[in-house]
Amino acid sequence: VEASIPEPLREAWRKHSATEFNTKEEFEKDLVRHIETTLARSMYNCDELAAYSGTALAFRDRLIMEWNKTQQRQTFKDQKRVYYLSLEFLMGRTLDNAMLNVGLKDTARDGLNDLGFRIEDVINQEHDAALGNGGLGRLAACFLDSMATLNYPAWGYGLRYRYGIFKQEIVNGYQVEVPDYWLDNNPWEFPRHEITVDIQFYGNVKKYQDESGKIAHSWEDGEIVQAIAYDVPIPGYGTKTTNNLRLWSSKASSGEFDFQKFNAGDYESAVADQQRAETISAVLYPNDNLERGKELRLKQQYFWCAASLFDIVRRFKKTKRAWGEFPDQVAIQLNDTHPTLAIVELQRILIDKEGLEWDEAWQIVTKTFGYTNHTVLPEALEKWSVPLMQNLLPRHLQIIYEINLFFLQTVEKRFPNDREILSRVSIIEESHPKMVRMAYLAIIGSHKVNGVAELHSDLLKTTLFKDFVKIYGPDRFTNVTNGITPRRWLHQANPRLSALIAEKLGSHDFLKDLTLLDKIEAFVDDKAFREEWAVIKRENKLRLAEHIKATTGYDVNPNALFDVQVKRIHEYKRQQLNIFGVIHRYLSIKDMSAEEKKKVVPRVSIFGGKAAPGYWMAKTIIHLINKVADVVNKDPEIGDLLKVIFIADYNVSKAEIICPASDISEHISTAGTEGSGTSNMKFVLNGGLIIGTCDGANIEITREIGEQNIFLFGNLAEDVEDLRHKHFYGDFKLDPQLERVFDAIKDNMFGDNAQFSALTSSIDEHGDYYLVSDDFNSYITTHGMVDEAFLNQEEWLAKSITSVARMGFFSMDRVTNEYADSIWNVEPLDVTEPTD
Ligand code: 73E
Repeated sequence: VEASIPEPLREAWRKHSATEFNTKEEFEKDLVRHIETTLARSMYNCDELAAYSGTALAFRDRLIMEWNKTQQRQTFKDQKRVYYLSLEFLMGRTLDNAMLNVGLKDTARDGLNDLGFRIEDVINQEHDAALGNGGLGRLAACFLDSMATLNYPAWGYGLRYRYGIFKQEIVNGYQVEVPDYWLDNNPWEFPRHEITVDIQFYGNVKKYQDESGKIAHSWEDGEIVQAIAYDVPIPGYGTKTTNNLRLWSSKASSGEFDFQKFNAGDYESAVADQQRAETISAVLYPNDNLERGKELRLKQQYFWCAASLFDIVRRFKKTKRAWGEFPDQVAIQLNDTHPTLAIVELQRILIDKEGLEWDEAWQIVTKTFGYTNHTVLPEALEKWSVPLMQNLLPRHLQIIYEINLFFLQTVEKRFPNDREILSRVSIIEESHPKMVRMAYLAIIGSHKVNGVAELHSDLLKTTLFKDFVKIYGPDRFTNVTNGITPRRWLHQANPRLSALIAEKLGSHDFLKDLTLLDKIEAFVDDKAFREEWAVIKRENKLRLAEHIKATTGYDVNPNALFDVQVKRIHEYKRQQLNIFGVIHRYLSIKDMSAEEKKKVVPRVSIFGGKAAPGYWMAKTIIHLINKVADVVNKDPEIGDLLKVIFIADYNVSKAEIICPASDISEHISTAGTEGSGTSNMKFVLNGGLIIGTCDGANIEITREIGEQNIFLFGNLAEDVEDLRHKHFYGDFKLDPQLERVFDAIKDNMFGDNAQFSALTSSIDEHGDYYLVSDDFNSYITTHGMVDEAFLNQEEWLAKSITSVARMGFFSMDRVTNEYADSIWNVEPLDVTEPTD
């Protein structure tokens, strides 16, 4: 390869290729140069923001040098690559992570100090990259971190939304959404204006005979929108591998507005075309676990799938391999059904553009794709109306019908006497209008389907996808329990705990092999170790208390038990159960004598999370939490015994402050509804205990850490259906303790009760679908046990240390290796070996 480069160019490169800073002096030099030239500032206006940008640019230089080498090396070696397709990447901040990954945070701290800055203040200048809603988007971000750290040749593909998830403000107790424009001076992306793909929409399909007389199809007319690539370098921890996240941005295909129209005085329509194109990548849909079937969402999905597939195919074609080798070179993972059109698009490219026969093409397609399901909630399962798809993607709809036909034919052969199975498993739902069931299409087009925790994967096999297990056998379905990256969620979020563990274990190797944590169990009875452990938790609680004071004005007692529930607000996650529990506690304390009050364990109940803007019930829950906070926090009879806090705008960078500061956190979804949950893992890894239902990954956390170290309560998944059925047939009696809570609400204790009637009536009148009442008693009792346990601080500490020691299983590195072995069949690649 190098031989093809002219000698003078090679010579210039040898002499002048940029060098990476390594020492404090070199860092300072890069920092000052960037502030002066790239940012055009001087020492007279070098504020914290300039210091942030300069530092980010200095580290970006390093990342991009490693990125270049990694890409060269991966291209040269031409091993199988994995492509992770996700509509969401919830990255959070990058600078701190980049500094830790390249191992130069201390150097940067010293350098910044020399210039008069504190590194924490500099880090805090960064805007979160919030291109995701919740767990699904954060999982994608953790994947990128692990794939780079483990040296897998891997790319992420997503959309470059101009607006990420909205910022949440609380005004008079209500959620207000504010747009999150995040792209101004974002140093972490590289526009690739030369990498563009034309994407087609609408139009119609023509049948014709090709030269060989075969019937062929072409998709004609319609509208073209241009996709432009933006690349984000993804460094691994303690490795040179720097992978790529490619995000697509949409633009009118001419690149400009129409001058003909403009000249003719039709300014509005000239600009409208341009705006319509740019709208595709404008906004992230703010719904978590909900699909609403909007045309723009389908446009986003196809735009992103088509651009990514074109890019992947283009890269493959450069290697001049035979098409049959495609699945040996390419693994594509579908993060939920959102990218399912990629299956259809690859089939279309192979048959319509490359002229392969249907069967050969379909073989290639199914060997290439893997599909991860994240949820069993019916309202989250994607279905697209056939008329909508007919209009927007006419050729794709034909191909879907064809896929379905061949599939149903094989099913019919296998089950000749079962007429019903055909309509049950058909990709097309025979409703009005007809609907395309995307999960079924994803299963049929993939060679592996996985759930994200054991219970969840079992439920998929026994309920949602039961017929497909019959058809394909159990081997197509597997489980890979989720994990989290210990780099961000321990080392970065909790530097002191990470340092203490490293001191005891002799190195930071546990950050690369989290199972090494088990060695700290030996120190569980070590008094000095316990004390340090306790001091660190206290410091982390103080840090959170400061944040609470600064953002809400409330003082909270750092000795109180910090009880945290932070996640998207959703009825199935049951923040309403938590706030009803808080009200119950409040009423109980108010009933106590002065003597009794002395025995109460002081608590701070902390909530955080966004509600989808159109999810009225979730917004009502936020409102109730804030109204309860108003009353409880100002009640002189209560004092420090109970405080209720709603932290506005919960996001990744806030999670980094909150997770290390919990004593207990709540993961209390109705059994069988939470796919996995990942914040449960973050809290335990940071030494917090958890209270939870037998749901999602809570069950495996229990298996790993031991049931004496977790507070489980509530009905089991296997009993949920029966309970709902009973409620439906009128066999429902509100739990008496919950009734007391409802009476208080109905007595206007927290303001006009009309505001909350939809919430209470969903339980006491409309069937209590999420079993709040059924679980209430068990929940309250278990919280009593939490109080009791917290009184014995020594034992509490032992539980905390033991739990952390046993969390090795939940490393994202274990998850990534499992996908690599059992789904992708890809090998790591050492990027430091020479390329010739
Ligand atoms: O349990 C979580 C899981 O931990 C699940 O609810 C979440 O994915 C996490 C990671 O596996 C999830 N998000 C969505 N579905 N499941 C979703 C659906 C539609 C739009 C946006 C997000």
